Amino acid sequence: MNVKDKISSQNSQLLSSHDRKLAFLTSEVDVPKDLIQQLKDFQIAIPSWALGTGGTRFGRFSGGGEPRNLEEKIEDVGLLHALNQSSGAISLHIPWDIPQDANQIRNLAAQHGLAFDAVNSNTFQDQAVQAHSYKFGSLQHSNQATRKQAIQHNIEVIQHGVELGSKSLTVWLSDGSCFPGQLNFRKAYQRTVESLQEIYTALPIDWKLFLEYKAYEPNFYSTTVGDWGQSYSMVNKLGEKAFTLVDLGHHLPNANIEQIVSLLLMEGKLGGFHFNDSKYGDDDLTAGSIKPYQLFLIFNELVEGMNARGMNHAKDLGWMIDASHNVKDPLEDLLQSVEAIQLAYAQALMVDRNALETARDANDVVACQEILQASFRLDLRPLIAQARLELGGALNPMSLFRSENVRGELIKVRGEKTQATGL
Ligand code: RM4
Ligand code: MN
Ligand code: MN
Repeated sequence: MNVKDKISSQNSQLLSSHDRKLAFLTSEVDVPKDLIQQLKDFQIAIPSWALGTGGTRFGRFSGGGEPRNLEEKIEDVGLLHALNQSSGAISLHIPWDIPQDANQIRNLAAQHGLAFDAVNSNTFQDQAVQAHSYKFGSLQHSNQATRKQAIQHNIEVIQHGVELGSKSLTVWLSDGSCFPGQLNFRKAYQRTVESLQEIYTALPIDWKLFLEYKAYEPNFYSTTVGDWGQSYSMVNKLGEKAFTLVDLGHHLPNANIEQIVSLLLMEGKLGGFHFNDSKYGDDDLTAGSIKPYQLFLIFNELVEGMNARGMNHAKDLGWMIDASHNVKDPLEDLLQSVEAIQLAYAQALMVDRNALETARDANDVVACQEILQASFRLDLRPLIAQARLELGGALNPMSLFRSENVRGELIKVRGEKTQATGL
């Protein structure tokens, strides 16, 4: 039996129970009429480096059956997409995943209904054949030749992206310093902007550049693009194709991410998202696993801010997962992440915005909280399942993944001790 048949056989078994849950929900609350369509349109890209187990600096435990090359990574994302119909894009990290034959890779992705999302450059690791080291930074480096090399790498990444049909470049820099006094902050900032300007010049007309910030790690005293203010001031200098990218794990503890999102959107400089969850820092845990209310509050601002600017929810921002798996099966984790993101989006779409604004204007703080939490506490899983069903996906992707022993089958083909490229 192929995947499609397995999906429809599972769906026919689950259908009457699903219909009952959906009927109950829609009898209890008013679901906006275009909500299911909005869910169907909303696609979340999967990073090519999240398909294997990442490990930590203390070690790595192989999950078994990990993809051994780019083709197998595309197959894995294709499987996710077949199950949930919401993971219709893959994002590549260069040089972890350099397509040898771009046409063939593009065709393979197309067979699985996948597009190529942002391409990601890597100047945070040294490669074997590389003249200058990034130990003390890349685009900020004191040595011009090192900066040139990093700029050139980014331009090559853009070229790979063009061949694959990507439309954006994500730059995350580990540049910064580990000790007080090590770096002239102003010079580091200026060199970084100058380097980014050269990269920006190489950007095709219909491309976007996303500049991701991160508060710390691997540098532990300062990061040159350390917060949204630094990223925002840089992308403003670059031009209208440059935007700030928010990775949920890249803030100092307790940062008010929803407020950051709201203001970046207002300024027209929010480019996209890397979804994950965290307790302490850049933990790269499953989206919605630790702070689902925060994820909802972020989506609440996203929906409000995108509507205020007349933006297309599905297309005008880059939606991507950026996670790393140490103890979970990566594919199961990604199924959970996608569903958590869809749930937060659906909850935000359910918020009664007129009532919320009225309560805000009246300074009725209690009503504001009641209105938000009325949406957050709804169980909207039947709506997500309905969107999947209408698209030909599985009513319950996780149970199908398990009952079909997908991981066991992958291990048979790929082996127990495989290691995917990436972190
Ligand atoms: C960084 C950052 C980047 C990702 C790398 C692998 O912490 O989140 O987005 O490309 O990790
Ligand atoms: Mn990231
Ligand atoms: Mn990160």
